[in-house]
Amino acid sequence: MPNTKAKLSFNDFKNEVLQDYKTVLLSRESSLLGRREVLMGRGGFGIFGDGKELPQIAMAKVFRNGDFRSGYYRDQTFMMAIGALTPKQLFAHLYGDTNIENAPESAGRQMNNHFATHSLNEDGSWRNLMEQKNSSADISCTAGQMPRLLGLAQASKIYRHVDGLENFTNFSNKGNEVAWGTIGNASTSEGLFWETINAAGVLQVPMVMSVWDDEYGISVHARHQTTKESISEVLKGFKRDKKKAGFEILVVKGWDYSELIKTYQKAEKIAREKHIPVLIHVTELTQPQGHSTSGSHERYKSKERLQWEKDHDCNLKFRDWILNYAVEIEGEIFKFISDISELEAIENEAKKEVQSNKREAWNEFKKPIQDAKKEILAILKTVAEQSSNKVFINKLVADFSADQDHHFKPNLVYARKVLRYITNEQFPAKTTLVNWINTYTKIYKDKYGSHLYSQSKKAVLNIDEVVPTYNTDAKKVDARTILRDNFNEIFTNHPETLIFGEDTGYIGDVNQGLEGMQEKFGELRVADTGIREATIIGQGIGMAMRGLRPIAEIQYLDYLLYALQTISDDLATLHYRSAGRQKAPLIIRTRGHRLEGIWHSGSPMSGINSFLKGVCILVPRNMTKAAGFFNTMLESDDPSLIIENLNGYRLKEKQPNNFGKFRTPVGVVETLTKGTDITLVSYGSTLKIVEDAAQQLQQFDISCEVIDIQSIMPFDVKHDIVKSVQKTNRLMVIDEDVPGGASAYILNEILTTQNAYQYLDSKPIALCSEEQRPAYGTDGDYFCNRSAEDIFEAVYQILHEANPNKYKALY
Ligand SMILES: Cc1ncc(C[n+]2csc(CCOP(=O)(O)OP(=O)(O)O)c2C)c(N)n1
Ligand SMILES: [Mg+2]
Repeated sequence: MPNTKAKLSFNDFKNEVLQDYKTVLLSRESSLLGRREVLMGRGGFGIFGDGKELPQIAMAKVFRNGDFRSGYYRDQTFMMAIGALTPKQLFAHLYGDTNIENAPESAGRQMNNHFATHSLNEDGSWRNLMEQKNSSADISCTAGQMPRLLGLAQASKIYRHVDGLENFTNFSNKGNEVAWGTIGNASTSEGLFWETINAAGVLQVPMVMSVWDDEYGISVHARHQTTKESISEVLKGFKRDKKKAGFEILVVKGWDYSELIKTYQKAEKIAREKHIPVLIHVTELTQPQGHSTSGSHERYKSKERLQWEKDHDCNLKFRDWILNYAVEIEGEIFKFISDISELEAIENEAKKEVQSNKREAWNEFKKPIQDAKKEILAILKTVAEQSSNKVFINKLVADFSADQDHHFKPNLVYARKVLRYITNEQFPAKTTLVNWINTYTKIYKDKYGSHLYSQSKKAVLNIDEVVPTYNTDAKKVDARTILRDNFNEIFTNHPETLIFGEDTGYIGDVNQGLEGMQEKFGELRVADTGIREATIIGQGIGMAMRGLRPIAEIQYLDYLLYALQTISDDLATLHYRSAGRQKAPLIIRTRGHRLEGIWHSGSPMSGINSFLKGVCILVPRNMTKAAGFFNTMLESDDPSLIIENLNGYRLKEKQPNNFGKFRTPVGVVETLTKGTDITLVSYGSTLKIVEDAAQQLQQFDISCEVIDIQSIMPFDVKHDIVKSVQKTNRLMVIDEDVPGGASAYILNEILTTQNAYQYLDSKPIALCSEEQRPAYGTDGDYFCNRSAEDIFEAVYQILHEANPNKYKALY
């Protein structure tokens, strides 16, 4: 009797191999057709994963539920292999379909091949991440996926070792999940790659980093990118040995199916079981169609290279391997196929499948747009009949009917043009037209604009204020202890919270706001990090995406610039670019303003404010307010930046008795001093100077209303500032940012959004720092920033202009 067990297992193996072959074919066919679609004008831009198919099959085999991918635009084969992408979805994405059912990764917001799975339900609540294979939402910036990858991997370490997280079973099974990174060879030249690799080696987290090496980054060859033209060669110093922890580094050819599978199995075991990071350098990959639809690689690759790529195409190599494979079982020879026609049948099937997928995706993308076109054409024709400008309107209708543009845009372009011809007329079809324009504008603005911030019940504006309460004999204490005692409460009550940064752990931060916390809560929850701001933020993003509540500390506000790219490109866009299906409710803690020196007194708020749309920007004036912001943000699922005042830690504040509970409301201003002559608006530590100036002005019979913004983003949602201006009719914004910076934003909010311009009797003033960065020392501050004297004189000048008899000229 033949060994049926061996035969059966051979059969299983054969089916798996042929299924893999089908997957690489589906992927390749999608790339080939995808490029043609773009060249035919059906997509704005196309970038595909051809030439990188085979290693992604191997990676998918060891990728388990609960795992996370953080990768880039070449990974379509992987996404197909884990069941998270169909060719139809790939085409829907390419066309820019805004229906999230058709294009689940971003509902038309991202360029094609930027992948994502859904971590959240439609209402913003978490899904069970352990019942699915997860892909964090891609970004276009080369190596931008790296910092987040570190955090995704670190979450497993936290779940494995921190007590109290046993119930977080929707996110982890004892930290057994691996974070899988992918990157192109050329992108390893970026600093973010090196910073992440070093940090992962230090932290020893379960990360498997694959480098897809095709020797090029667009047109630029490896000799311009990488020392020794080999990333595994130059990373050798990171390799672990018997004495020291480090990386496992593996090298494998990208067209060798069986070696790829062995390599990925090995990597998985090391990372999953031992939490040792692994780098897999996948060499000898190709780009059959060149980099993207923007150009052809014949321009920069030699004939020899192009021929070499043809000979080493991983799909063709795989085909050869299948054809030649033979194994002997009990004297019998077993092959995957008996005749080449079997492979050709699979190939034809794949071609047909992709063709029909493409057709369906195109039809489904077009249908709602064409339906709308029919609807609006009919309305416009009726309008033409009823209008005295029939001739002009009919001409537009004819142009519109003939217009072949397949986008939604022409529907509104023609509708809005027609409206201009009937301003003097009134008839029923006009109302229909106006309603149609309004309805569809709203629908599409929402399709492209929703979910910049959370829309769930945990959105920050839904979190109610809780005021700090005080014992009757409450003492005044060093303000830093208010933060510390509040953190103590947070860490005690929320096992999912953790904080990390430079000097954050052992000494309890440079200003002692975390004094004693590491001793009490352990080195994993109150942790020191290397000096590497971008990956500190990446740790926070990745861990927040896996259900933890990290607080990432950036030692000084000025050094946020090192992390600005990661915060701006990744954190701030995450919820938006995934159309509300991924979130990272990270809290970034930092301190800034007025310490006297170019890099320690800076207040680069305008850059921060512009780059961080999608993140709440909070500027508490004291530590009680700051502590309250931490408590608020922990209730919310919006990400935030909380900027403490560097010079406020040793000032005295009254000690509250409800630590961990009081919550500072976000988006709400506070009036500190009531007044009638002018409204002074400021924030953070500058307020102390403004209040001082206001008191001095009072002595000269000028009554100032002082308002603390508290929250730059969102800004004064109740429009309280305009109410003040309505009363005082004068406005000054005092800011330590440069001219045209945050103050320009604040003025815009007050004057145009809140319409305060109509109540002004004097020119609105923005009193800012000088244009250069503030110089060192007390005098540097005095001459670069605004002093109480500057504010006094600027306010006095306004009142002098209004009433020169009462307020005689100072100079
Ligand atoms: C920060 C940044 N710089 C430049 C680009 C433009 N760009 C897109 S892909 C690419 C080349 C990437 O090459 P590689 O990492 O080898 O990946 P491959 O496309 O070859 O797979 C460049 C320069 C970008 N997207 N982001
Ligand atoms: Mg490359």
